[in-house]
Order: sequence, then structure tokens, then C-alpha cells
Amino acid sequence: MRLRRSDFPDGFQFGAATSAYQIEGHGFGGAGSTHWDSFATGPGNVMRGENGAVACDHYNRWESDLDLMEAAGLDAYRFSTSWARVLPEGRGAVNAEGLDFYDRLVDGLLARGIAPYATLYHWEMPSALADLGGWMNGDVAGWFADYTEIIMGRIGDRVEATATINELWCVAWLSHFLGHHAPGMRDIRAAARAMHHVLLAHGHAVQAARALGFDNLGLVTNLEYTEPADESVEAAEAASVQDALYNQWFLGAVFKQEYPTVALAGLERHLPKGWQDDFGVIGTPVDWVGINYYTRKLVKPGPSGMFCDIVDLPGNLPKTAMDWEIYPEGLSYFLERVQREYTGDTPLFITENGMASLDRMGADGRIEDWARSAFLDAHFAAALRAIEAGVPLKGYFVWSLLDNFEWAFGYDKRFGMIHVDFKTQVRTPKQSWLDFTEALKR
Ligand code: IFM
Repeated sequence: MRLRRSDFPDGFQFGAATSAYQIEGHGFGGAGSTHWDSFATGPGNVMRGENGAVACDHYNRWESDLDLMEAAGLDAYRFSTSWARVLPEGRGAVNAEGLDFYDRLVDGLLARGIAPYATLYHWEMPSALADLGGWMNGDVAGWFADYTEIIMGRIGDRVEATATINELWCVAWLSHFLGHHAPGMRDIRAAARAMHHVLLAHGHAVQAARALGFDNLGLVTNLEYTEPADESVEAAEAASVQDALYNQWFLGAVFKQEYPTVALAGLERHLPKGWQDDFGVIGTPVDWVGINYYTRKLVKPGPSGMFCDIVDLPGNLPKTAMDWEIYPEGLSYFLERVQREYTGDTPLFITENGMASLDRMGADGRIEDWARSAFLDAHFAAALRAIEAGVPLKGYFVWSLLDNFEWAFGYDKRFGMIHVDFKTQVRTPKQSWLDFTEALKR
């Protein structure tokens, strides 16, 4: 790895990211049921019907997981808190054991000199709230603000920074229009409502946390470099709609208090009544923005010709085990574009970047995931280029610390820099972890 910490500005934070449902083991500690638990029981929804009940057993192994990060010299750790662990019914009675867990986790990080970066929602909607419509129900904004008060009231005094919601596009569009994630809806009205309510919930949560006196609050958006698959007008239009829905909708709402016209053409009539009046809350100022970046997609219209029927075609760049093209240039492109079009001087973080690979353990027990080291190195270089171009990038979190529950792909896709044997829960650092942590010492 060519990465040298000394190439980055002083104080730049290097860390790893995870999320609650993907690693903790949701069957432990009194956590309530989530929409992922029921979604996973639907044939074909999740590979082999797997779920997050045990995952990496991080709930019971968190101390040794934190020890690994301490030994490696990570500056920061991005984790998420599970709504259903803290409030098993989504509202009402608090699961004290769940809150205690996050309290210990934060203290454990601080004791090891690792800065805690919390995310309040990384996709596990409590089932009791999903029963009421989840993100389709406008009341979700109030429910989420109440949960925010509870969790921030407990750990807000010690976390370095807090993000409200992870990857709003996935929460809303991937889950309510494309149906790939829980709750598995394929309905434009459901999706439009979720696209709006997730932003409203974000805004209310920021206000709730600020009212308690906390700052360093942000949101985490995933961005995907989008290009037309061919030179036709239709492909160009599909790319423009895709870019609007994916890359412009959320940042535009928060920073410009508007939705992109090209996306509104399809969604406006499905948005909740009075949506225009919500931008005051949605646009509540944030202190930082997190960008999750993975790949590029080549798109064209799907066969139906309907709005948002967009398909992607395989490009000719090298691909990860997710079949995602490796395109580091997209990372510098987005960092510069986001600063130019939306965030200005507001600090940016790369809150996720990484790849799934087909890791094989050699006879000597080593896992030589050179492809991941090369992937990370190329993306670190792209981040550095953006910093040199003036982007106020403050940190970089690799996805992910551990192999984990990769949602619809179950345990099949491995994103970790540390290998997890899901039968024994043994952790084995991969070559990329050794490379990354060695590079941080330079
Ligand atoms: O595992 C996910 C994570 O939960 C959100 N961002 C993308 C990752 C890889 O698919």
C-alpha cells in the first residue's frame, strides 16, 4: 500500500465502519424484532434466508473487537446504534440493557483512544413501527426524534460526531421502490413518501439533538457515479433521472431546500400533502456530511418505458465480488461536486468505502486479499486528490472492520478487513488490515 498517513493533513481521521444489525447479533440482549428479521423469512429476499440474529456476535465480543482496532492504531470507529435494541417496540419502554451496551461501547472506545462516530439508524426499523407503515408514515419523524433524544441523552456527551441516518437512498428507494431491502416494497407512492419522510426524520433528529446541547451532527449519503450506457438520448435521460434520485435528492433537500425537477416529474403527485412546508425542518443546518462511495453504474431505460424504470449494464472496468465496477475517479469527482454544489466549507467525511472480495484462507492461515489493499490504495489516492483540490475532507472510514451480514446477500459477500469465521466467530486479520494499519504508522 502506498498510503502514508503523513500525506494527509494533521488530524485527519482514519477508521473503520460497521453497523449494528450487521455485526451485533440481534438475537441477544433484549433487542426487539426488526423489519429485517421478517423480511429475511420471505423466500428469495435474503440469500439462504440468513438474518442478523447472531451475525458476528459483536454484542458479546465487542471488547476484543475494540482491542483489534486499538492494536492497529485506528483513530476512529464508526458504529451504529440499533433503534430496536434500545426501544424494542420502537417507542415507549427502553431496554436498559441495550442502552448500557452502547454506553460501554463508547467508554471502551475512549479508553482505547479511539474516537466514537455514532450513526443513529442503519436500517433496522423496529417491527412495531414497520407495522404502522415505517418510513411511509409521516409520524416516523417524531418517533425517530424521540429515539434520538434517548440515545443522545445517554451517549451524546462522549461521541465525537453523530450521523442521523445512513444512506437515505437505500432506506427509501432501494427498499420501497426497488424492493431489494426491507420492507421489500415496489410501489412509487410508498417510495415517494419514504424519500420525504426519511429527510423529515433526519431534520427532526438534528433539532432534537441540538436542543439537548449536542453538536457535530451530520447525515450519511451514498452516491453512485452514473453514466449513460450508450450514446442514445434515452440513456442520457435515464442517467439524468438516476442521478437526480440518487445523488441530488437528499443533499439538495438539506442544503438547498428543494427537490430536483427531473425527479419531481415522477414523484411529486405521490409526495405527502404539504411536503413543500417541511424544508424548514429538513434544511436544519448540519455540521458535517458523510459520503459512502463504492462504484459507477452505466444505465439505460428499462423495457417498460415507465418513469424510473432504469436498468444498469455491466461496464468494462474490473469488478468486486458484488460485481460492482472499481472506479476510484468517482470518489474524487463526488467529493469535489458535493463541495461545489452543496456543502461549501462544511466538513466532509468518507464514511464508507471498501469492497467485497472472494477471500481464501491459505494453508498458513493467511488471507491474501491483495485486491482489497489495491482498491483502498486507489481510493485513498482519490481522496488525497480531492483534498489537494481544496475539499475539506476530514476523515476516511473503511467499510468494513469485519465480514458481516451483507443484507440481501446474507453472509455470502465479505467486506471485512478482518475475516470472520461465522461458525466459530474466530477473527483473522486479512492482508488488507495488515497493510492498512501498517500504512497508518508511516
Ligand atoms: O454493507 C453495506 C452497508 O450496510 C451500507 N453501505 C454499503 C455496504 C456494502 O453494501
